[in-house]
Amino acid sequence: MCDWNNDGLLDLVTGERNGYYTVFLRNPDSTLTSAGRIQAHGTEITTDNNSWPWVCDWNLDGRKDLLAGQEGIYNPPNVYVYLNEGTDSAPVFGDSTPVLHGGLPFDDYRCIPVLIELDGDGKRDLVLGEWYSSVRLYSNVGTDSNPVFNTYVNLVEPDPVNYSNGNPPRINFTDWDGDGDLDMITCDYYGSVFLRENTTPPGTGETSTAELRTTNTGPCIVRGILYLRVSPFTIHASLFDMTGRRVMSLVPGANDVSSLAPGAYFIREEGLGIRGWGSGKTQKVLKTE
Ligand SMILES: [Ca+2]
Ligand SMILES: [Ca+2]
Ligand SMILES: [Ca+2]
Ligand SMILES: [Ca+2]
Repeated sequence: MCDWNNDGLLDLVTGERNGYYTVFLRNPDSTLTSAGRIQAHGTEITTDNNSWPWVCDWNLDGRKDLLAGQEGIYNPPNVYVYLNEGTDSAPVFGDSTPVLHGGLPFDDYRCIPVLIELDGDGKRDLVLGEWYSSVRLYSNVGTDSNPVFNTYVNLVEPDPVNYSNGNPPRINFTDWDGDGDLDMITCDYYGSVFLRENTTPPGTGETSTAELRTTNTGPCIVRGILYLRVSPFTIHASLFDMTGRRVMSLVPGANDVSSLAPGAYFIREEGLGIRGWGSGKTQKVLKTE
């Protein structure tokens, strides 16, 4: 999920058995409307089956890009990126570029790439799922805007015999247990869903990840701008005053609240009702000037 058209409502981008990518835009009543398949050079993108989209700003130019994974039996490389040549709210794609590891493209079967900061150094890393259940972490040894990947560690070991580890994994992350670190949720071909709680001991990379997340993701108001980073499960967010009166709708990113009186406010994010969120999440924010 992502806010594809930047209207403040989370949209759905699907990967598909037949290799297409389709955008479903969310309506204010939370229903979804298909906006059609994603195109490159004006033609629908189709991969070599079992496509996987990860929408992110790969090169940090302020415009969302498409990180794509595919099955790739006959047509590797299987992880590549389309850089957005349009705007952030109306993406346009042309050529794609293979993502490399150790200088080589990925040819693993049925790749599921996720770009996310996971090792605590502040630069987004590549998490890769592949056919035999394994989930790998390629730490970014380049920069956040120009990632470079070499070696990996297995977050989930391959299971080529029993296929009981979640084969092949389709991956997402959220702080499921609310302890400040990211836990992993995967689903598989056989219809199982796996929750793997982050058990990295304190004092290793996870600690700095947690501190970074706390520092960077909490809501604050600076010079009249409320910067909001929302959960992937948030559908919409609003700002309320201390009396419970709804003041305004909020969008992910910058919100101009300069006209509001100083004081305490509450941000309420309406989510999908997953554990730990209930029907919504409320956070306090102070406006000091
Ligand atoms: Ca949207
Ligand atoms: Ca970009
Ligand atoms: Ca990193
Ligand atoms: Ca957690």
